[in-house]
Amino acid sequence: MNSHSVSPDSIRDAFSKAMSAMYQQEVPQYGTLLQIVSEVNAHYLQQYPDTFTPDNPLAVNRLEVERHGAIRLGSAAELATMRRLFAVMGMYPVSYYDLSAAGVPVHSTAFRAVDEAALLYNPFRVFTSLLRLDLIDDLSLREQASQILAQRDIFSPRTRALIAVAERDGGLTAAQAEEFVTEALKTFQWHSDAQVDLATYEALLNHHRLIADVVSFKGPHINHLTPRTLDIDRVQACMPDYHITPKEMIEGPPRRQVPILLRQTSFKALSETITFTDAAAGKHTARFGEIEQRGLALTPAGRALYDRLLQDDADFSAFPDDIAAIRQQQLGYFRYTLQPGATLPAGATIAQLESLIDTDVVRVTPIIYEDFLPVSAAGIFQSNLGSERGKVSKGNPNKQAFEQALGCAVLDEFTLYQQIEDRSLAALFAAR
Ligand code: OOG
Ligand code: NI
Repeated sequence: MNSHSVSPDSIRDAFSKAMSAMYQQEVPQYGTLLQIVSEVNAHYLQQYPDTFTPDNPLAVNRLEVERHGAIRLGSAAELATMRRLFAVMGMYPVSYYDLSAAGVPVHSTAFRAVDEAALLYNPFRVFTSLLRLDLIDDLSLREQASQILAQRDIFSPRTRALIAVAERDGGLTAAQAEEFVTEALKTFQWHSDAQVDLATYEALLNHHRLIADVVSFKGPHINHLTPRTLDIDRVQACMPDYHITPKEMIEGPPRRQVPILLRQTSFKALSETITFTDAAAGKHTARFGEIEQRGLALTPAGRALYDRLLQDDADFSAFPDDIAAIRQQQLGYFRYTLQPGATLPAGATIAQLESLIDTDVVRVTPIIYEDFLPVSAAGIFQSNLGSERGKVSKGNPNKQAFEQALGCAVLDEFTLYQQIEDRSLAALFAAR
């Protein structure tokens, strides 16, 4: 990084705030949702002032800025450049999500910050899907879609140039970063003028709503932006008071003492007027609102238990709901720090961890889940695309093809959580 570079974290922070401002202009209900979430969170923190531990005051800050968005891309080349764009902001692809099993012809990753300090600064993430043309059964439509996609360039020349500068110089200067934020944001903007005629749009739509959404437009408009709440049931209950109709069910695990993974709910996509290349007018529904509540990150064993309970439609009572039991069964990841005012006895080692926890010397806090859930994501897609399945093949996951398009392997989420846990233990026992 050259000496004049600004940190990728600050670029990500500026970008996520600029995107939030843009989406508030584009989708006013999003602004209303932010207001509800902020009120509910303030109320919750009043009721439960210990939610964020005093050794982690930045976590409250983080909550204020925390958002995730989602985009859908049309080609491997778009995904590869998007990877480079997000890298400028310190965002890297984590996990592979196959949505084809649920009848949605995409596979996805989440671009996000990975290390703890960066997450605390601003955990902005973007769920990024790539359309799978291989799942369109109609070969002539598949060919037509890929030709239309080959003709568009979703990045401005200046965005491409600034990505190259960041790669060459190992970062951007403050002035370049400011310009990068403005230019890169254009890629995510809404275009009410389509790049196809009405007949083509309808042919694509008939095949699958998602194909029309990706192929008909000049760029991958951000389709929702999601604030994080500490009490999703309360926000869900408040939404009708503000004339917002949520989807019927909250996706993910039920309400619990120790929240795990991710719970999400959304309101339906807006019906927006668009103009086609033959000057015909029409309506398109793509952009919606969503909120989420995040809980404990689960280990592979915890995740397997969650997936099994979800599949069996069980009541989740088999998943322990107190921190001690979850730790004992190694179902989740935790951060270990000294209790405020406590000191580690001389010579204490990790072998005494359990007794140090029992005697209130060491504090255990859940590590928050930073990723997504494929079943929930499919539910969110479907509630907005309509429940019709469309004429696409069910398909199998194809992580290899996705990574080839991306230009690198996706990171493994479990490894990242394990690192955070391990580092907290290393810091604790090194701090004497
Ligand atoms: C992405 C839906 C997935 C989530 O929060 O699970 C998602 C999309 O509709 O493009 O954002
Ligand atoms: Ni989402």
